[in-house]
Amino acid sequence: MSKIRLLFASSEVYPFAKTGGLADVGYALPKALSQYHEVEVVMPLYQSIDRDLYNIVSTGEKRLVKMGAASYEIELFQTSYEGLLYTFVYSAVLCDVEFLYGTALAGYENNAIRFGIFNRAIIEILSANTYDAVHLNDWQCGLVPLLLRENPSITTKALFTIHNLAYQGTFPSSTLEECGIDASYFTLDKMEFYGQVSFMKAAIAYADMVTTVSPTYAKEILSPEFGCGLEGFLASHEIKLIGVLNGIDQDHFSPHNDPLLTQSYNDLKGKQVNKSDYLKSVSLKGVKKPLFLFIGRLVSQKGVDLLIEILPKLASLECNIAILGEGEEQYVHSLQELSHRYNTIYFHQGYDEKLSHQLYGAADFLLMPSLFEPCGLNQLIAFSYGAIPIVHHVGGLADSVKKIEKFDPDSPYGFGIVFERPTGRSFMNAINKAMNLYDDKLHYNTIAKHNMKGDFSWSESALVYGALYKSIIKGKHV
Ligand code: NHF
Repeated sequence: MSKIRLLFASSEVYPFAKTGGLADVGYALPKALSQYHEVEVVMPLYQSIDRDLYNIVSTGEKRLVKMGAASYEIELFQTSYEGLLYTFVYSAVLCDVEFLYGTALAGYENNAIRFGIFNRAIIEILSANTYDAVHLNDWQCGLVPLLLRENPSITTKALFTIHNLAYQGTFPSSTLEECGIDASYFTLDKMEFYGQVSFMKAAIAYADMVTTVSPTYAKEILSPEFGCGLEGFLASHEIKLIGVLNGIDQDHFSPHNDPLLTQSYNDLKGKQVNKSDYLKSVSLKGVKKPLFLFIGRLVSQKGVDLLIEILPKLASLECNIAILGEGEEQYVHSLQELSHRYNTIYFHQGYDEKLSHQLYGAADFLLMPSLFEPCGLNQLIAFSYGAIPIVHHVGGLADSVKKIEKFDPDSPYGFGIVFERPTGRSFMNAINKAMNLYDDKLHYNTIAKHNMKGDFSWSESALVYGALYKSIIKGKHV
């Protein structure tokens, strides 16, 4: 078999809708796969998506999706974007809400029904077409493998990717009825999870193959420390679990050609222009001092407690600090307070794609003290933009960031400062190393330039996914 016909399903895809790294994967992986296979993408048509901007039009196909006692009308829309066909599922319940999943405090109460509708719509699309495989992402697509089992006339094979096991889609037991799922699935070896139903479990139980976004995370989630209560269940499905490292789209994240930067650059001199422009824009002084950057969701996973703990010490060093993120209120408050207290800390609250590019362009170091990190994409973006990452040795960070102490100019890997334990002291030691490295300009420049030339794209991992689809189509596990 040469070309596979693949449907790639995700609850968020850049540039249409994005809350995190999943959207970047949803954009970049199908694009990389489409070099070898016939790939189409399906996602919800949230009300926030600009239909005119992306020329998203109705296909005229309307259907009633029956779930439990209720029926929901769905309408399919399509557009072609950068050469790929995107199908959008519109249903008022699923799409006409302010946010994708809810607020930082809580998900929407009817999320099970909303994504149940999305999953049923995917089944409709699969039954009306002949796809060889469907690639499902995170719990929002988790019912599809189970529904495929219930619809044996559809021969499409299912690969399910766990992007973050901390988000499992667990709902009250009444969800089964509301989503039209037989009560026989409410057992420990199927969907039951501490008296609730878990979309993630349904996917792990019934997908033909389960991947996660880095090899180290694939091992970590088999342990109680990282398994979020599913370690035993995952272990019983270990034969079909494999870690494939994420990549980034290096055309999109390219300082050589980035319309969002104040000035594109190929070398560190050009980067200095972006740094000085950014510092001026926020009235920070000291272009010669290192600029540390943190970008991410303000949640415990990202190590925000560690960041807040060390910020006063970091602010006492000869450096500047920029933070961009949105998330839990207590973190927002602390960061606001710290940025008022120290005039070298600048906190941008919110999610801002343009500013994030400018910050990668400006920064000398990227801080990633994550407590756990399935893959992480920011460190790969930082490599491309010549900002050296400082990372906790965990998950995909352990797989993608090699220690500067082992720097090898011939290595294909990116190098950064790696700390072993998620403690303030260990993190601060890493930052002190960064300060010393920055003083040794020659060494700093050698490493940053090496990283900028690296290949962190999807090219290799797309081939791995291609091989995995083929193996499940042939009925093999790995
Ligand atoms: O890179 C995309 C992203 C990961 O580590 C990241 C995460 C969510 O937590 O796969 O998904």
